[in-house]
Amino acid sequence: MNTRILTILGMGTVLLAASVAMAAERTVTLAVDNMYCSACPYTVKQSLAKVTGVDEAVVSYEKKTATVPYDDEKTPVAARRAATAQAGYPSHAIDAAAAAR
Ligand SMILES: [Cu+2]
Repeated sequence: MNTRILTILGMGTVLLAASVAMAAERTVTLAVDNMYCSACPYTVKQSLAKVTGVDEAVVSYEKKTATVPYDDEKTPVAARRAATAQAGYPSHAIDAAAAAR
């Protein structure tokens, strides 16, 4: 086997690993509206907990954000936004990468 084939195989492995990594767990930060008291983050957190694929959201009252781990193969970011909106807290993704989706 010559080195060119080995190089191509190596690149293929890297690309495969990259796509597997992309399907793995990610985190999105949502800017959450309407959090007016310190109990609100709890409601937001509960709404996110009902979304399939969300393990545990970290909701900050001070920053008005929800940081949400997610698996984009199971549920898209839009499902998170819909969940908080249904609970009365419209949200939008504020990471550049997630906002593009
Ligand atoms: Cu409140």
